Amino acid sequence: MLYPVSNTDRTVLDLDGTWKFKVEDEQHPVDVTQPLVTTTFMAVPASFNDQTVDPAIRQHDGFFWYERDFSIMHALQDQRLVLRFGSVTHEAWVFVNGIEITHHKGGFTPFEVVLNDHLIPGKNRLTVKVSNLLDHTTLPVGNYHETTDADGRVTRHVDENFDFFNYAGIHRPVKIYTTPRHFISDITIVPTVDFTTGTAAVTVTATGEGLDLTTTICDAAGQAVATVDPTTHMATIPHAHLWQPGNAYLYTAHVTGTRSGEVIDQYDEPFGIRTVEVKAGQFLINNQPFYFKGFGKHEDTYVNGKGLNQAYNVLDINLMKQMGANSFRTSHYPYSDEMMRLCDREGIVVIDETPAVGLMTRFDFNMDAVVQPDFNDGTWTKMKTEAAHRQVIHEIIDRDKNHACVVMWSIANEAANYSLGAHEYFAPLFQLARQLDPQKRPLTYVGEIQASPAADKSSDLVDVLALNRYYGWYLDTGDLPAAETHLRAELQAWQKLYPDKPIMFTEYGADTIAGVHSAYGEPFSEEYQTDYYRTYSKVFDEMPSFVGEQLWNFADFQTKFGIQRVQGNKKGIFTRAREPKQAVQYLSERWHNIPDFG
Ligand code: BDP
Repeated sequence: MLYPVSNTDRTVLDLDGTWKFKVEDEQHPVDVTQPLVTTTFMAVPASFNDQTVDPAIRQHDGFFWYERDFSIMHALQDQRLVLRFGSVTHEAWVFVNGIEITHHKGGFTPFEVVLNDHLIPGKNRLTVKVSNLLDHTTLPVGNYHETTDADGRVTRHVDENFDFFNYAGIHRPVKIYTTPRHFISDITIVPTVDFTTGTAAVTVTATGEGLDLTTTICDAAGQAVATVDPTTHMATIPHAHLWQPGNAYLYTAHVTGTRSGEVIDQYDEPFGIRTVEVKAGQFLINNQPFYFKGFGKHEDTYVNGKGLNQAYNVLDINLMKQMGANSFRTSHYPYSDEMMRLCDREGIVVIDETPAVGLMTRFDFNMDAVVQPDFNDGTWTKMKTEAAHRQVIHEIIDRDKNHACVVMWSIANEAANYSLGAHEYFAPLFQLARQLDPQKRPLTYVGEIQASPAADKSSDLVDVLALNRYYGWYLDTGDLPAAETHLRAELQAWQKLYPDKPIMFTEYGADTIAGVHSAYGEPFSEEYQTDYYRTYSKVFDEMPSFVGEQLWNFADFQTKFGIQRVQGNKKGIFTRAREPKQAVQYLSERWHNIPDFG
């Protein structure tokens, strides 16, 4: 799927702004054939939840309506007009002039529909029905129940099976983009590099409707440096500039579509030349062993919630670079197109994660139970997420396949990998991702503490062992010497089990209230968070095939209510407003002293 762009053959109309909004009253359903009757408005793109002062709207589980009008100028009406949503969380039914024209389920990936046959002259009415409901068939996973009162009124309730607030709404930009009637429909780019000569071979496969396609590769200054051979789809670039972490260099594949010699459509796809490979316990980028330094993040900001917030995205990357970090994971769902494009330009390395979070039915740290070889908590019969999982793997790879910043896919976060059935569930998904990714990037899933070396049933599938561990927080609370011992023992066990698999940490952290200090280094203080990270660093530095540290979390973030959550999760090393806690200083010093390549 190509990102909407403007050029001499295409244009983009922006439908962001303030839309009409209404919470569905199921006793009095909305008549979509008529304009939406409401006095409430919501900004798009953004979550609706923190724009309202009405707790009943903020907390409502169910259906919501958004509406706005739009018109298409005459000059564009003979173009192909495509309506595109960057994401609607979690499910959307789209109507134009009261007629449903598309439906999409899955809250973190784009979808689009051709509008031409649905338009009327003059003003058109665009209505979107949104659901924020989650259950055991969706990703992320929610625990769903409903009650019906004596009058037949249904109350729906979603209990998130994950640790972030269930923000919803039209989260990413809404655009109408034009293409000519004959158009370039997709571009797939696969770079390879001969490291002895420095020559890159780039395969560019463009597809189009009714066009003859040619592709030129341009360097960062816009100069043509190679032409793609129409039969082999290959271009050769001697002395190629590599896309490097922290030192991005982007080429452009300039695709031109002609008919009888006349140029009809054009598209510029930016791309980086870099290779990624896992070999002998190392994670190689451009044939050199890379060390991940960075974060698990969230798309989460004040007021916008999970809505696109480009200023925060820019700030977050600047803060990362200032700390000497080089990477993050899109925990726990695919992030916006805009963030991925920014990471390409900034040289930030990304582990791209699906929204598969909450695939577990218990969480009690009973480590003895899970190590039984026949342990089965029923997760894999209870979860009916396979279809959603397959769909999102298709969508995330289709959207992000050309991004230089993406070096690995994470198929899931903290699933019940210790329960019988895990291997059978995951093996076909790994196979699907391997088959779909044209760049054949490494794959992982992120495993939680119960999925120890003794309990895990599917870690043979991953290329990199990505671990989330909370010794010193949920276990060994406040006892860093014990945490150190347990952490070391576990890492040694993994190393022994898989001597050739790189190991990295994708989560470790301690809730820390900014401004709380303790002369005794007690939990929740800024001192404890710093000491916690020092302890982990010490053990990481002892491990031979350890390829990176991504802590939890970049910033404090909103969650559902809970006795362990005071206005959200406080494991950020920055506050939600991006003010640094004490650990930032320690980690900055550490990371500036660890080279990206070692
Ligand atoms: C892990 C989850 C993450 C949580 C974190 C925590 O992957 O989403 O926020 O723990 O408890 O289990 O802080």
